[in-house]
Amino acid sequence: MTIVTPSRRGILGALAAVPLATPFVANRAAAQGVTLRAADIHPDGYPTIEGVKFMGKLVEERTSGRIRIQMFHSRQLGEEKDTLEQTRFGVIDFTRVNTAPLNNLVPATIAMGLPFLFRDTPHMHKVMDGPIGEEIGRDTTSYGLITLAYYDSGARSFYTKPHAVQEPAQLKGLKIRVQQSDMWVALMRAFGANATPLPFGEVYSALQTGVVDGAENNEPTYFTSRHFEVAKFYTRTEHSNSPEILAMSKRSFDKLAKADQEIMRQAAKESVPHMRRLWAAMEDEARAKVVAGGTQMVQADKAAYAKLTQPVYDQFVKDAKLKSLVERIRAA
Ligand code: GTR
Repeated sequence: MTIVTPSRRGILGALAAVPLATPFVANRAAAQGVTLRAADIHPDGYPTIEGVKFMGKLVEERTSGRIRIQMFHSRQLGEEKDTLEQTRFGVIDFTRVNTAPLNNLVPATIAMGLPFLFRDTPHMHKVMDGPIGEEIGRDTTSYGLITLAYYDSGARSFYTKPHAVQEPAQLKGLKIRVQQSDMWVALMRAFGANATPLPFGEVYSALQTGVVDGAENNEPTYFTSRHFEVAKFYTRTEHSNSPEILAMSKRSFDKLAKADQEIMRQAAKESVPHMRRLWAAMEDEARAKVVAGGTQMVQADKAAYAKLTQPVYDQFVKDAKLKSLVERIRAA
């Protein structure tokens, strides 16, 4: 008997609802054109979605319509962990995820989410756009994923229901949702909170029903997910600047002709400045909208939070590779 768990039913259900433009076969691509499928959990209009759409437009133009990219937003193809697996095995052609769900699979990606490692967005851009970004990107290849681009994700901060958390002591006893990554669970523990790993799509109702007391994210996500309706205190801890990754299935990539692979890489690269412009505007818009919606924005004692993070570095930055990545990121 096959036991179908709810999440599995979710994936299969989602896939069944999707037009059968794939499986992607190279010679068919040449003959009649192919539609590649991209997944994202965010709603239409979110900067990551618009980045991939922009890339798709370039690809379509540059292949005279032979290759198109169709975007499935709003978790139509599942949560990030699901779409990552589907992408690794070539069922989905692209997925745009945060670095966190990759942490347990590709250890080098841990470096990008470590607390207070990136000083700010320009520092993150400098690192991700240079040789370190390339090096981490190369590491995903052995797990079936071609890293095509890094997109912005701002800084992550806490939002909570009962009260603000200016000082880490105020997190004590609170259940905080984290992304499904051991590093993120350890980080919440280091801050003194009870970590509750959950898929993104479950966070709104978990907040509403009190399964968790809070979560953490950047302002655009806090706004578009409408989490601000159920957790009114946003405390600016800015504890991580983990960027987003746009990854293509290696199986799908390998089926492309060399010239088309190059078109894919170049179009993804050109989508980055477009995405970043939209991101900057979205941060301002989200901030204004959540405040208008009743959110209290509070400044955190960031130094007090930073002081607690050493155990996370001790636990996760152990091997020579991660040590060297962290050193080089600090020095950049
Ligand atoms: C968002 C990010 C998503 C996902 C989400 C989460 O900021 O864009 O990819 O990681 O956070 O917390 O699950």
